[in-house]
Amino acid sequence: MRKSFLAMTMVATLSLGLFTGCGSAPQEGASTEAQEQTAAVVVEKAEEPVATAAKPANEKLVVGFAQIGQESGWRDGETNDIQWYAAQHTDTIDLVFADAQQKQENQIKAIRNFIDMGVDVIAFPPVVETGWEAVLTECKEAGIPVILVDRGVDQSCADLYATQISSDMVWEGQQAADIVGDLLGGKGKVVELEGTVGASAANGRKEGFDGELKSKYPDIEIVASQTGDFTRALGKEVMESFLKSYDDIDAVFAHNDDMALGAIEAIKEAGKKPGVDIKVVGCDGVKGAFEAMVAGEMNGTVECNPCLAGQIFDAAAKLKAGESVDKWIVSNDGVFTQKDAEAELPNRTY
Ligand code: GYE
Repeated sequence: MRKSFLAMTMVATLSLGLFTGCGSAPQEGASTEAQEQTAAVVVEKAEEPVATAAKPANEKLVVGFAQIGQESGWRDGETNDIQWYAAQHTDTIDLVFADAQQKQENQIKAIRNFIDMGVDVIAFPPVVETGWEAVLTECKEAGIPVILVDRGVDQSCADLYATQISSDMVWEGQQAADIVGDLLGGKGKVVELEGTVGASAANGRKEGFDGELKSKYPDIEIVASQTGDFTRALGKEVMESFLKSYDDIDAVFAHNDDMALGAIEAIKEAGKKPGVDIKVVGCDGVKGAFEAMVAGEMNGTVECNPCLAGQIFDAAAKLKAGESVDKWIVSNDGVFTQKDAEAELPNRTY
């Protein structure tokens, strides 16, 4: 396990046909194929050493990216975008990509390998907010700027990274609460499926959702809130247990669309109509959520842009050149409900 994880791969060596970035038309099944392709190369390179001694300045922009893993369709969309973008710019960019298989310790090992390799910039989505002080200090001491992607770290590390490129998670939670508030006419019982425990994406969405309901919709009660770890399978499982404990649930808010899609399955298996008997609202804006809205089984989603590659590599180039970048580069996201779904579906790229 350790060996295959530690092997990282230059994306330029992959067959490029399988990747599709956010700039290109959506491609059925592309993400799975891309993941398989990446996995195949990782295994193939497992025996090779990955660390080299201090190197002269890199000619190309060398970026090490320590991805969390493959927990959601959104995450696959982000991975595909980054790999696709790097593949379009092989003359100027080398991407070293690691998949941490959902583990913080693997992300930390990957970052340490990037430091040993002498990459120009390190980028990663911190799986949880805490526990980054030591490795971020090592990046700083090595003079390698760090870009946080799609999730943040706690305030104590504010001086240890160059920029964060992400959506505003609190805002997303607030938007979801407003959709739920409208759907329920300001009154009812809600259950909440939380993302990964300790992840800024879960903490922010919960803060925004719970806070907005409390202040604007005092007659809506959150009767249960539990993690589904951002996966469809756990989203389904937790929703099943909510349905067994409460027979009067009016709506479910899931911190991502994958969990919302899992909840939809659980609601159907319990003999109720998702989108009608129990309203379903998610976050991310993945294609599957739009399909569920068109089918009348989901009521809304708050977009979270995973198409960050252009911004990541632009910021990395500036940081390599010693230029400064904004501390937080915030995405502009949309809010979608059933009435928008059909028109918007063909535009979804992830
Ligand atoms: O919403 C979820 C994912 O960090 C914003 O992580 C990201 C979240 C995204 O796996 O689907």
